[in-house]
Amino acid sequence: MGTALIYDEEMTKYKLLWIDRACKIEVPERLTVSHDALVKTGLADRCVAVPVREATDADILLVHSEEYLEGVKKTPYLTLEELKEFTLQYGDVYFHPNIYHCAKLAAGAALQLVDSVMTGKVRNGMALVRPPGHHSMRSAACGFCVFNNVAIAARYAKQKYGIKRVLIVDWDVHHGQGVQYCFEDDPSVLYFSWHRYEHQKFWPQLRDSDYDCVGKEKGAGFNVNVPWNKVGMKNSDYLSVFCHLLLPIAYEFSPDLVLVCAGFDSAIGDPEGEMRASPDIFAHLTHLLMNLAGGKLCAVLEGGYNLTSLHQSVCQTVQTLLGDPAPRPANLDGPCTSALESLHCVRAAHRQYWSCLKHAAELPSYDISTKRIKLPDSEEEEEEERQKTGEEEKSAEEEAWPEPPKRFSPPVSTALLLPEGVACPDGCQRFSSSDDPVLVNKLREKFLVASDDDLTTLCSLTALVEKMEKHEIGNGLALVRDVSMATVCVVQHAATAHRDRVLIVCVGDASVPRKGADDGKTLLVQFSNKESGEQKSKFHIPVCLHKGCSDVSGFTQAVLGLLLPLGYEYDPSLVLLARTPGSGLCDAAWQQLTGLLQGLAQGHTLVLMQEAEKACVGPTASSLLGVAAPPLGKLHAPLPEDVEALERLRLALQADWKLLRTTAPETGGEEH
Ligand code: X5A
Ligand code: ZN
Repeated sequence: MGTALIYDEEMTKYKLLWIDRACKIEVPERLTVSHDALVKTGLADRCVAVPVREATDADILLVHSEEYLEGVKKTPYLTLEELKEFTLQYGDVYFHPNIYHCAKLAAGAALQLVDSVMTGKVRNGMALVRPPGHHSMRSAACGFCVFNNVAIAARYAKQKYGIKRVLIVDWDVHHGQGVQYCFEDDPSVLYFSWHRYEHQKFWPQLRDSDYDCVGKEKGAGFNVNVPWNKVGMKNSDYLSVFCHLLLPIAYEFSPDLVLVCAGFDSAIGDPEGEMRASPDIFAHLTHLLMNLAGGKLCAVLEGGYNLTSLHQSVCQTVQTLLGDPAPRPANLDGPCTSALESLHCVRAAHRQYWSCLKHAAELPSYDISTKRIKLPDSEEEEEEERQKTGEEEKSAEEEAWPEPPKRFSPPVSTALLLPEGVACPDGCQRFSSSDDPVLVNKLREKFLVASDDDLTTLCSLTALVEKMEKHEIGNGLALVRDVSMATVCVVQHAATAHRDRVLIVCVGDASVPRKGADDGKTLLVQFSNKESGEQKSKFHIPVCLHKGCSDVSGFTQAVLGLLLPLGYEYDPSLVLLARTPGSGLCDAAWQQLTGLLQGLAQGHTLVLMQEAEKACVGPTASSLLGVAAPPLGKLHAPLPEDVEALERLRLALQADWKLLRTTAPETGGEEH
């Protein structure tokens, strides 16, 4: 099952024909540069090329009014003066004799993508389109957008395939108000957007973009706005919002399809966004969405105006859709105060709608809305304001950033170490190594209780880890007699090798000795139902769930809000995922865990399971191979005692782990 890439050169064939400061950045090169980069890196070749089509009138009328469509239809026949005139009724947009044709192709490309994914022709895909769509409204063009490509795609998918729930993730740096207006009273489409806002100073300067616009009537709770009130947001800010807001809500919502308004003006170097997230963050944002909806994900290009950062970000996204391991995330030094203020407010505003947020902190005593500035009443006033603050054209001081390192997938994706008689699933390599007598003797000294069989296993396990270190093998699974012994063996090996940090995730009560292990070389996160009393150290984190892992909601909450942020901040070079029998975890939740952890350590995960769990080999191998985990279904409310315990743990740990923070210090938040 592949990845669709939809592109047609025709969409480069319109441009701005007069002078307009606001529109000059929306150029045809945005598309050619992105596509060329995909070709040059060989990524385009690995995708399934799907042709565009023109959206029909009926498609367009799913979202737009007849009057508006009729108006746009006439634009190919207008003179230059008439085009300018037509353009004037809208904000920050331009028309061209060929834009109507391109707009039909852009919307049609999104529909082709939905068709390819929904029919199972491909697993996921990306459409490179111009004009973008998310600002356009029922009867108005806006912000370079003519037809609302993604909104049309959402309605089309619901209508044609009868799906119940669509998630739209808008990571463009602008608020897609067109999408919000289209679905604000509709609980079947969950719209999430983060956007540069600056207390309503930033375009499109709408009150409707603030965190307290949560949707209307039946759709209340299904519109999630994260206003960025400062520029310069970084990887940590984006990941925090994913872990503590978007993902918990998305998993509770359980979409049948994920659409992404994939604008890359939220990346570093963009003249509009002025944010500082690196292009490789889009590998992680993409990866984190790929286990929702059984992997059915359609990304449709929106903004992105720094041509370098744009093409780098597009490549990161497509390469992740193709299944290559994500790069190690860089500079995760914790979210800034302003981001935490925003996160705090959005979580509080949505507390009443989502059970995953029921125990989120209430609205802070400072209200970021009260900082909303008085908007200038006229353009003259605006000009005056600009001169006072001296913010005229300060774009010169542009920051440089390193090119994202080349990503590659190891020659062997997944290797399995299985006892004789246990079959090796398709697509995986059965791993074997001959006993190295020197190593066997060393191991025999360390593991006095080990049988000869055990020693053979530990020997192979060591060889497997070594191949992972050399990137010859991506990830692996070993079915062993004694998970605890195998865990210790791998950790000790890793400590002596070049591996810097190992994240150990234990599901169930495998005992992992921690003597002298709190030097930061390993971080142990253990899920069980054993009350373990005090938090042991920064690097040993017992997560106690009342019903163990059998309560999927509580487990998911712990994984998204605790394990992922810890894992990202720790940034291991190897993830060791150990599971003991009787953990109570269902296959789907286990596969979600395995899939999500693949975002860490460049996908280097080693799974250790007890021999008795051989029935789980198939599902685990499939997740390790990058097949999307099955959806968990709509999640019920987790046990209140679990939520409270998790919240307490998060609070206790957030002094040490900044990515666990969800609120800003109450002193107020002027500093960045
Ligand atoms: C799609 C998109 C931005 C419009 C900015 C107008 N539009 N100032 O990124
Ligand atoms: Zn944008």
